[in-house]
Amino acid sequence: MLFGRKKKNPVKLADAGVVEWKYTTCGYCSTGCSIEVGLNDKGEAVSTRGVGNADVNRGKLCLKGIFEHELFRTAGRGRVPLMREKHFEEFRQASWDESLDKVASEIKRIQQQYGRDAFAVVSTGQIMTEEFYTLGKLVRGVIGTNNYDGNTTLCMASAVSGYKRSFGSDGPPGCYDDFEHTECLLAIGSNLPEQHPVIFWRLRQALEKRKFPVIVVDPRVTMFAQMADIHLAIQPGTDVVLLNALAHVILKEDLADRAYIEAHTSNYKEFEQLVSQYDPYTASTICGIDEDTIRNVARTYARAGAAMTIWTMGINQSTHGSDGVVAINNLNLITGNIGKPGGTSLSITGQCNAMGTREWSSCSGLPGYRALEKEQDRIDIARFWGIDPEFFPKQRGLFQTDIFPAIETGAIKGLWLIATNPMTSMPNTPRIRKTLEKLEFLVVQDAYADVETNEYSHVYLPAALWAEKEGCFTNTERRVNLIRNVVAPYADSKPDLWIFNQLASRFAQGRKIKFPETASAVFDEMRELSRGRMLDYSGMSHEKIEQQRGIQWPCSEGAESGSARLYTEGDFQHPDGKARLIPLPFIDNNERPDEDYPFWLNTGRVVEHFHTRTRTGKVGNLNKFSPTPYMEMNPDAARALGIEHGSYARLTSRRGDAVVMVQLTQRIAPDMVFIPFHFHECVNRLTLGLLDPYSRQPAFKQSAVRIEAIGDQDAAAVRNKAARSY
Ligand SMILES: Nc1nc2c(c(=O)[nH]1)N[C@H]1C(S)=C(S)[C@@H](COP(=O)(O)OP(=O)(O)OC[C@H]3O[C@@H](n4cnc5c(=O)[nH]c(N)nc54)[C@H](O)[C@@H]3O)O[C@H]1N2
Ligand SMILES: Nc1nc2c(c(=O)[nH]1)N[C@H]1C(S)=C(S)[C@@H](COP(=O)(O)OP(=O)(O)OC[C@H]3O[C@@H](n4cnc5c(=O)[nH]c(N)nc54)[C@H](O)[C@@H]3O)O[C@H]1N2
Ligand code: SF4
Ligand SMILES: [Mo]
Repeated sequence: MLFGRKKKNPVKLADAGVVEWKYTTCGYCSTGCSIEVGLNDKGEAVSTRGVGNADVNRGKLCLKGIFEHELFRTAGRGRVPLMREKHFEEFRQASWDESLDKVASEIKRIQQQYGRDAFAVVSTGQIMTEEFYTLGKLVRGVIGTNNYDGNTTLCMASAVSGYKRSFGSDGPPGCYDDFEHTECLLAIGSNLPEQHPVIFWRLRQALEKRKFPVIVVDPRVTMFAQMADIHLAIQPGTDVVLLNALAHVILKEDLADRAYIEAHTSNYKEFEQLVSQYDPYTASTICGIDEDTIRNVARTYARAGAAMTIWTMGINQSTHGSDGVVAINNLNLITGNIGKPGGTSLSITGQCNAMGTREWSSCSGLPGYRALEKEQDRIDIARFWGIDPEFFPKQRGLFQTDIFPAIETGAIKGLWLIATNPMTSMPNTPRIRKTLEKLEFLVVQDAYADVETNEYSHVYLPAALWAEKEGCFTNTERRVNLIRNVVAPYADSKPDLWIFNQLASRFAQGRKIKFPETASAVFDEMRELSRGRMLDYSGMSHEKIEQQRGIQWPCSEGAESGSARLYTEGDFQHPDGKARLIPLPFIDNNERPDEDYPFWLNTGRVVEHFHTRTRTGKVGNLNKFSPTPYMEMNPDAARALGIEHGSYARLTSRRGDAVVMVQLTQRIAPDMVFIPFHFHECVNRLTLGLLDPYSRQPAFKQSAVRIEAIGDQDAAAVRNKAARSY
């Protein structure tokens, strides 16, 4: 018998009038879903759908992907270049020639007056790989400043540094297919269902076919923690201690893979000596996980035929971010879980092309995972570009998080920001505001003119967005996927590639080097530079990538397709061919709650919004589900302070204050609050962002705050003032 729907009409989707579908890849998170954008008979983007035969998403999309076609017409897009002489004067419209001439002449002036490195460039993880490569060629090969970095220092730097320390190279060794083979999944500091919904769906699919234990390590009871078999609510910033203790139990109880350690790792003695100090009891007093649970998890992980660890910002954004990654690699090396199906250390990356910038942007070195520190790498690239190798610095310059302090000290006078919004995304924004005001010249190149950082610029360059241009992104599992040009750039905005090429032509050295005009011609250069290396693109082309719905590197010339995993033979990139086991002593160096600032401030994301909301804040169907800055707070802690559900609270840290709406929930412990970082003039007014010593990544997730109830009228006044003050 039929119930319920019997008398109702079947669900009907409105006919959007699509006459053609075009292939692209999602431009938000690093899952890398294949998308088709539907065009109507006027050539307007009217619909989006997941690509059914794409291995990554198999027809699925999350809600950000589903509404992605609406982006092209969102409010606040930049229509034309803008210029002004002084901060805070009214902008005037300018032509592309005038604005690019100004940018080139200011770069030259600043470099002549103060030295080559006095002009800095900070980019992103959100433009195409071909654009990254071209920007790197312009910055390293033409402009020649060494103060060049990307917002990936806020995001993936700890993963990069940890992979390099353990394996001798960057590059996530695993893939999503590992869920189909693993017998134990450990997920640390990752809220997969909200931040990578389609990777999470792949995990659920695997679990439906075959049950295996899922262990989630997160101080909050996230959606992921709620579906886990074991949830470890860890003390903030102490993951390294937990991981050392897991290794301790595994070695002590003889559960390690001795043959793997012997054949493929170095430095075992030093490592064993260090972890011997982290017995489960000692560890439990620091990381807050009881001894028996530590033993249980260690045994479960080590006894599994194949076990894997995934992690995201709960590990990377910490004063022990790089050590946390190395600790995960240590765990997988001693259990023989690298490069085998279901056994891996898989960093879940962040932005759609966080991988592309690591591979090709030359931010931390030279293209194709080459290093400035290696003479042969400098010679190879200089020869390929047709310049003198002596033009390159012999060591990388400042990280993004060191570039801003160098502006404060006056060492850097000019800055070019490409697709990043530090006025909202950097820690301690009250300080960033003062820093940006000190610049003699700031150029902001962004798809949106209303991005907060643009308040401080002298020149604004309107960039084309996502499928208004063509090129590749690399996802979490090293899969290179293609974005076809679906619609023309908005108004007079231009693809970043075009902007880089135009700027190059305004420098004498830029006219000597070849700067190809099309993304596929740039791709040909990258293919040549990667031939025979670990990061091998030589068997790929734009056409082949589209046909296969993405190809995983390495893919060498002549190969049918890409490679699912790295280090399958246990050969690593250190000179001795082995992976390194690294001892990790724990030093407690965070800002911690005390009498004056009694709460931990934890920060992160929600599913509806992407970062600083330049895009998702303008898409109605996303913004309406999460329209207000809010804070997760424990009901007991709130009661003690007289704070009610749905009321406002003021938070104060040693940096500044912020007002948010209170959401009471048991998801969070009484000594902690959680605030999504998407809203301007909110959580990053409070964060400290102490830096990891290896990766220079800020500890966005650990600061201390004080909280007080605040009346509605006062709250409204504070928020209005905040809105006016940027
Ligand atoms: N919807 C949406 N999706 C996104 C993004 C977005 O803005 N919106 N951004 C993308 C980007 S660039 C990134 S980097 C990823 C980030 O993806 P995630 O890292 O999964 O997201 P976050 O919310 O930043 O942080 C994850 C978890 O870390 C936990 N955490 C905090 N401190 C600790 C700690 O000391 N130890 C442990 N183990 N965990 C801790 C937090 O409680 C939080 O639940 O998401 C990507 N996907
Ligand atoms: N408190 C706290 N702060 C954090 C984090 C946290 O967890 N907590 N997470 C950190 C992390 S992981 C990240 S990745 C950063 C992100 O920080 P940001 O990179 O500063 O944030 P986005 O909003 O992604 O900024 C990207 C900008 O690029 C623009 N854009 C998009 N596509 C294009 C394009 O094709 N061309 C050009 N030229 N512009 C384009 C967008 O309009 C937007 O203004 O935030 C960090 N900040
Ligand atoms: S999971 Fe990530 S890549 Fe896939 S549709 Fe959602 S935002 Fe886009
Ligand atoms: Mo990120």
